[in-house]
Amino acid sequence: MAFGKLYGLPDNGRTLSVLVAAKHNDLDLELVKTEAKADANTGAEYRSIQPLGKIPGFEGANGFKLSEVIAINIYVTSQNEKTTLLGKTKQDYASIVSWLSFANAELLPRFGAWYRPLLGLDGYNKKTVDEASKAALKTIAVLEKYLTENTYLVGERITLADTFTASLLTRAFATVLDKSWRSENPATTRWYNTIINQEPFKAVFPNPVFAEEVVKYTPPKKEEKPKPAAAAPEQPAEEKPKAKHPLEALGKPTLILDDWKRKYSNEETREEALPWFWQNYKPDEYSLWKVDYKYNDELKLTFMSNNLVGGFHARLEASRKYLFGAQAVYGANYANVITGVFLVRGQEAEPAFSVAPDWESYSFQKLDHTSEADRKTVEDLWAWDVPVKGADGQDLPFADGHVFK
Ligand SMILES: N[C@@H](CCC(=O)N[C@@H](CS)C(=O)NCC(=O)O)C(=O)O
Repeated sequence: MAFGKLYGLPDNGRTLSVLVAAKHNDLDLELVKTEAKADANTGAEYRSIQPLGKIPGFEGANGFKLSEVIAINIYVTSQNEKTTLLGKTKQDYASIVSWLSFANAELLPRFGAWYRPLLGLDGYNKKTVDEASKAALKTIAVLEKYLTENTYLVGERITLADTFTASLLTRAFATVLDKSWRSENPATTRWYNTIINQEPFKAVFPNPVFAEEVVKYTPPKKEEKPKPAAAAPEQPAEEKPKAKHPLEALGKPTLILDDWKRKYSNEETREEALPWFWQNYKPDEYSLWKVDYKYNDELKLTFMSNNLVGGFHARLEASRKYLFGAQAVYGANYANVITGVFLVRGQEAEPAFSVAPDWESYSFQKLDHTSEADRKTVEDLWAWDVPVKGADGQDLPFADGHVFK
């Protein structure tokens, strides 16, 4: 039986730090995928674990609930009375907590402010990103100075300070601590490699990524439409009637989308949800679409691809009443594709998808629910349990995904 549930994401540094700590103690934690978005985690149950809806959150098999990543790490690590990860003396322990706080409150937020806009996770402003990069580099210089004179952060062996700080830096190494930074900062680079290559770390983080160059900001793709020659004069703002969603005109369907969304969320996909779907599907009310990213050959790290999907879904918000879909990243870093299937109110894709400015970055292929092959496509891309074929016919396993519901 698992020691408890960890709410978070495998490619999130704070979540990873707890997985590494648990691995050190051979403790089994059930990872419950929870978005790194407080707004998405509003359920009362999760808020009773993490009042702000952030990740990670922990709930023990015995019902003990804990928020805040430092506390969760200490709790998980201290389950082993003989652990060496918490140091030998009171001074060691206090120094470990000091590094945990430094990594969590000083390093990570500064690096996040640098790479998050570059990855399209936060709004981009060149001046702000340049300032954030300077602040991040100044902060990590503390580590380089210390590690030039010390092998590990506390004492002569690996402690929680090392595993925690390295976990929180994984995304920085994958995106902004590039080759030239690494050659100029050999102590931190040597230390990071040592820590992530320890067996317990490697077991939960087997494929570290090292950026060659600082990841570049690429604005979301949007194909320009020619403007109409003479636009009708604008109505004053206060007189403008509230724009209705074009799909509202279709009226109320007999297949209630929320019923399907609940089935998909609460029942086993293959065993219960999909049979229910085919029994209740109304082809005159809805259509099924395979939705693929048009620029798969430009995708880099899988978590970046998954962020693209998350961003697209956030921008589809205005069509939530008319859409359900699962879209996922298949493959590995530098060899991945984004594909998925959506259930769409009506028979056209455009009215539902064009609310997202980046909808033209995707291709839309209508599926035929009477075709066995198309039904299999729907099932596979909603169940996420079989690989998809890459451009060269190779199998690309499921990596991560988002459900739009
Ligand atoms: N003080 C919390 C911070 C947790 C936190 O900020 N988590 C981020 C992901 S690494 C998050 O969930 N952010 C979502 C949001 O701010 O909406 C801790 O140390 O555990």
